[in-house]
Amino acid sequence: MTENRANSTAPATAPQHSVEGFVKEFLRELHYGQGVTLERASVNDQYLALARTVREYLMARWLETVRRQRDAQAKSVAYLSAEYLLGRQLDNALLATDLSEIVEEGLASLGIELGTLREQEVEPGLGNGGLGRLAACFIDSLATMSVPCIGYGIRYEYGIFRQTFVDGFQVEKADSWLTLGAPWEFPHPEAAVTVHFGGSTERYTDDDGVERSRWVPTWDVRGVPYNYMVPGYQNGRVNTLRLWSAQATEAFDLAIFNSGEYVEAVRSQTFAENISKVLYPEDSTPQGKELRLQQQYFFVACSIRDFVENVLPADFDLHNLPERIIFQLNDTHPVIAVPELMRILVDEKKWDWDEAWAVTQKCFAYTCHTLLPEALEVWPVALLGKLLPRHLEIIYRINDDFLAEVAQRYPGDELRLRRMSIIAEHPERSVRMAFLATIAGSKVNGVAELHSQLLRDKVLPDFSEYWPDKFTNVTNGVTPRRFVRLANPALSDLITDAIGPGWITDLGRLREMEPLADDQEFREKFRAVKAHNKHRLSALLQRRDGITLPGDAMLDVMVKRLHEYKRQTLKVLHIVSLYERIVSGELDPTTIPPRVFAFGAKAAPGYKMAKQTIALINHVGRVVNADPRVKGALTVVFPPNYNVTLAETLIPAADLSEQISLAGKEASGTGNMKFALNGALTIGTDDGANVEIRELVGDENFFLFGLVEPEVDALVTAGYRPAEFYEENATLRRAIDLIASGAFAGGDRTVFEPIVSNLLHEDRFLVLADFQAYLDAQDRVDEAYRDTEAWTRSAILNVARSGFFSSDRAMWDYIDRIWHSRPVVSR
Ligand code: CR6
Repeated sequence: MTENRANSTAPATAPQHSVEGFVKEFLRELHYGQGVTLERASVNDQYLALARTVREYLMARWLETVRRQRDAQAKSVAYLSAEYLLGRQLDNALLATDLSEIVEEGLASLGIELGTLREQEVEPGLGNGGLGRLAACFIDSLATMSVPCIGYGIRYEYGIFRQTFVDGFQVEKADSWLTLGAPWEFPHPEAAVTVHFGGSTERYTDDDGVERSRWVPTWDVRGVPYNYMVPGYQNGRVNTLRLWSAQATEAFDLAIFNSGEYVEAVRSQTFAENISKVLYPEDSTPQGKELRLQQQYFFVACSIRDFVENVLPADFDLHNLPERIIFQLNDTHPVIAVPELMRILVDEKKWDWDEAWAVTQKCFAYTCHTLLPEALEVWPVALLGKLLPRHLEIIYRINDDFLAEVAQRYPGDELRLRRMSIIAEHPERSVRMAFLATIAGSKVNGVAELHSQLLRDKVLPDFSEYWPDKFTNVTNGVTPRRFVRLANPALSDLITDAIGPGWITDLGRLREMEPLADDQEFREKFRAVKAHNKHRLSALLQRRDGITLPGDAMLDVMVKRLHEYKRQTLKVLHIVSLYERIVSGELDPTTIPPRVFAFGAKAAPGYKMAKQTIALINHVGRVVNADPRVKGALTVVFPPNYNVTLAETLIPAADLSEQISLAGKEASGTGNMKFALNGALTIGTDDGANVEIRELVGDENFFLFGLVEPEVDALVTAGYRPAEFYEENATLRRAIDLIASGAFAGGDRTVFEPIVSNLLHEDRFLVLADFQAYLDAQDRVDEAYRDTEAWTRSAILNVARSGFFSSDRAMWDYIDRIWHSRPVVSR
């Protein structure tokens, strides 16, 4: 018996790290896992068997990590995020286990090409854009740094939609990423937890004669955890990502089954399962929909329950919770976790309110990811009260206590109380989730220096005055494993040849490359890498979309969600203006470097202006690409369905990175970092992390343009009239007139009229005000590009000086400034 138990806790041993070891295991998976012979195996069979084989190499490390963590009783990070934009898993797992070569050789010996199996994987698109991808980078870094972390989130059955174009207009298709099998997940139905909703609250007197509140909910769902491995980079550590899937509870079903209402029972099951059915495809805008609030509460309630009951030892004293956990709130989406923890401590554990609040405050920290006032999440009191009545009561109590404190510090300052109240009264009574997060969180951080400053000064000024020390900055970062080592093998080899492989886990070491910017031979090699990456992209686009790229041209890339504040329209105006000037004979196309303008962008399905802009880009592209007068000089490409997988080939090929949001609107950006790290130069505004990129790479290696935030502020306050810019700038006028003329819509003036009239009469994001500055900066780009050696030198310096933007560094900053957790292996 004892022996048995000893055996069962011993970690599994991994298959042999050799070609033979791999082949044996792979065939075993094919035969016994997939139930097919090699001869009859489809590509999907082969892919699934391969994924499962690679997984086996990680398994022993995973079990060992979990065991070590239990024993060490170290503080963990619970990253609470409604989104994880993971990207494909296979390559990352091969890199983490250092199996790529073995697998390639092993498969080849069976007549299988690794590349073909790679392409078979459908990436889990469980996020919208930057925020979700950031979460994925962070958990990668924590695993690589051996920091105990559990990522908690939702296992959406459908992730971000698959974008197609019909006549240039976006048409959304369902993303059924699970259809062909999900080899990377481990469902644990036996560990499901129940989550309640609805009903009312009641007062009662407990056994000790204390008056208390309790929740009497009316319906519930079950959360089934699905575990995913988060392997560190060749360090023997595998953390866990736990995503929750909603299921109907049996109690719910049975009652109806017993009453003979079979169809009704199945319907209610569907109702419950709707909760994790689909990711809301909105980026940077809250949805305010009941289902969305259900999703939020569902996953945080499951996660807290899981941590308290399954991760912590059974006899754990929750008074010590802050020593074992920090719940990092990735934006306001998981903030309902705050009243949930209070409810558990006060209602279930019967603690005093103050005692519970003291512990709760130490367990949370909040990251804000926006500056747009309309993007700050609020929930109508009526809706919250209907779905989570007890939580609403708790929020009221938190608010009352907080406002009483404020009133003490600022006697008689009624206005301040109204400004700082968690409850907004207009336009409808609602709960301001960012305020709740700020009041509850031990720290509040923005995601770039400028953003954190504006967060303090403009978004939460009363709070930063009240708690100056609560506010801090952690500039975002990206994982060098996925976005350099995997995405850009040619550059990685070049760097490793020059400075050794240490940069992969210590990206600051890229600095050692700086002197090589002056080495002619190195520059030639660097250019060869770029050329190679362009060929790779060209082949991919041909295969994927039938798009042909011209041979030798500057690759100018703007990839990110379609949003007015990001100003894809400014980019379009630049292209249209060049086109108009060439066609009208003003500009000789042979005098400018040939350019390919590449776009990638999804628009939220309900965001009309964004969808129009997509159509405009496609229509401009169609006209420009077909016009012999600009042939060779200007090419526009817009491959549909930009996602992590496409980014991995597109970014390494880019020469120029477009980061042109209106100053003061982009919280950070992370694409900007990926481009710089892959040797593209940035044309950008003084916004988000662009500011820090420019400071690090140097002004001379960055094309800065546009109004700065205080100027934007002043212009808007003075009353911005875009039409004046149109009247005064002939180049701008001609570009806009060309769009208005219907030239890109087969002569139909109505198609893009909304865009034109918005630009002329509203232009919230000051496209026209920045137009001339942007064109001037583009002229500087052309000029710089003509000097090939100087351009390459700048590109190398961009790589060498961007090591700061590793998500490893970001994680160290969170540890130092926010979490104070001690990694199992120290720095
Ligand atoms: N849309 C910001 O807009 C930032 C990421 C990650 C965003 C972007 O500038 O880089 O978060 N914000 O911090 C939100 O999603 C609310 C984003 O991805």
